[in-house]
Amino acid sequence: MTPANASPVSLTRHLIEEERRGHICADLRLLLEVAARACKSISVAVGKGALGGVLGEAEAAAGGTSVNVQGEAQKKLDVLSNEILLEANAWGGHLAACASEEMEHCQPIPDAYPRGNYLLLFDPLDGSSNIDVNVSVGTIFSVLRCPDDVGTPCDEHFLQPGTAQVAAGYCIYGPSTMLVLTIGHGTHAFTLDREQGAFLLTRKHMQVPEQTKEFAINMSNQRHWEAPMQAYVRDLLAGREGPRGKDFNMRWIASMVADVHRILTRGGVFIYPRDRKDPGKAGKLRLMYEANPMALLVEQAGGAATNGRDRILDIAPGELHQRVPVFLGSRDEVAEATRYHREHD
Ligand code: AHM
Ligand code: MG
Repeated sequence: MTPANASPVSLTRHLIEEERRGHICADLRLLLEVAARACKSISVAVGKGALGGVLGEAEAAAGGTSVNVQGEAQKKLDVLSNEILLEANAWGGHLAACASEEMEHCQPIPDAYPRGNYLLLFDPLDGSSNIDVNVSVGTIFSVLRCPDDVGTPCDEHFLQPGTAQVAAGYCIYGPSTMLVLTIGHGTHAFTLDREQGAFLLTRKHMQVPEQTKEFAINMSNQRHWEAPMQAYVRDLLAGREGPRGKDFNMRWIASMVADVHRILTRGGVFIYPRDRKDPGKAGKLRLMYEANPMALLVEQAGGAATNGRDRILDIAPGELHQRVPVFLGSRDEVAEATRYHREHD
C-alpha cells in the first residue's frame, strides 16, 4: 500500500516497475528514458521562444526556406527538435534506426555505435504552425521491433501495422510539459517538474469517456470532404433538433498533440478526414508518425481510432510517409462517424 504522503512516482520508477512486471525489457526501458530526455531538451528550446532565437522558418543551405520531404516549409524548431531526437538516440545501443516526418528515408544508427533491436519513429515537432504564436506543440513517437537479421535497416523494415507498436507516446509543450505514454498496459501521463528535471506520474490509466458532445475538425476544409463526412458533420451541427438529438461544441487547436490531449483528458472526437485537396486525397496526417501512435494511446485509454472505415492500427502501411484519414477519441462517437462512412459505401 502507498502511504498518503508518498512522493510522486517518477517516470524512471514507473518504467522499472513495468520491467519487474515483465511488461518491458531493459532495452526498451532505456529507449523510453532517452526519448523522454530528448523531449526535455526540446521543451527547454520551445520554452525559450523568441529569447532562444528559435522562432521562424529554417533556411535551406542554398538560401530560401528549407522544405521537408512532405513539401512543407520547415520551422527552425522542427529542424532543431529532429536533431535533438537523432543525437539523443544515436549512442544508447538500444536502437537499430530512426525515421522522422522531417526526413525522406530512415537513418540507421551510425556504425560507431552498437545497434539495438528497436526502431523509433517520430514527428519531432507536431503542430509547428503554432510555434510562432506561442500555442501548444508536441513531439509524437512510436517504437517498433526491428525484424531479426536485417543487417542495415531500411525504410521497408518500418512498414509494420500499428498493432506491432511496442510503445507510443507524445510530449506536449503547453503551460506545463507532459509526457503521455503507453507500452500496451494503459495510457499514463507524467508532468515535468521543471525544478527537479523529472517527469512525475500525475495521471494513471487515463480513460476517454465513451460518449461526447465535443468534436475537433478544421471546418474550413468542408467543401473538400466526401459525402458521408458532409452528412456526419451536418447532423452534428443540427444539434438537439437534428437526428443526433444533442448539441455539440467544437474545438480546433491545429496541434494534433494538444487536441488529442484534450480528448484523452475529457473526451471528444478528433477528425482529419479524407480530403480532395491533399496529395493522395487521404487527408493531411501521417500514418506512421501521427495516426498510429495516437491510435494506440487512445485505444489503451478505452477510446477508438479508425480511418472512417477500418481500425487504424490494422492498416498495413505501404510507405513511410503515407497519409491516412483519422477519426479518434470517444468510442461511441468514433463508431457513429464510422457508421456514416460504412453505410455510404
Ligand atoms: P505538422 O506535423 O506539420 O505540424 O502537421 C500536422 C498538424 C496537426 O498537428 C494538426 O492537427 C493539423 O496539422 C492541423 O492542420 P490544419 O492546419 O489543416 O488545420
Ligand atoms: Mg505532425
